[in-house]
Amino acid sequence: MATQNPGKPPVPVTPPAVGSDDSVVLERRSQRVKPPQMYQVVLLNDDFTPMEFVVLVIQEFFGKDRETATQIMLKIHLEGKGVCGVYSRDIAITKVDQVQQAARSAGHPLQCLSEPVE
Ligand code: TYC
Repeated sequence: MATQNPGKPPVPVTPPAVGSDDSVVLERRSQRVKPPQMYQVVLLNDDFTPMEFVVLVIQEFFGKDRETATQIMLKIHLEGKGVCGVYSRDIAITKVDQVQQAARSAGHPLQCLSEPVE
């Protein structure tokens, strides 16, 4: 049995609008798709969490090498906070959860939050 278009579903066609005088109007799409809002995951400084623990957290949950993780930790230590990564909303929420769980399990008060970029 021969088919006309094997393997491919039919392409849906939106009919152009036809005016009362039989003129045809092709409307430009009015809505453009925006890129998704991104979220930065931020660690806050405190006086009790050991520096080494923060470096390990940044390596483990944000995929940074030891040197980069150390630089980020020192920035947080000196400036009060620092961005560890930028993610879509669900991933950012998961990162915050993972860091908070690791900190609580180890008995440290380390704070982590996410905030929209821009
Ligand atoms: N300020 C901490 C100390 O001196 C180190 C630290 C760095 C804690 C970064 C939290 O997000 C943090 N032990």
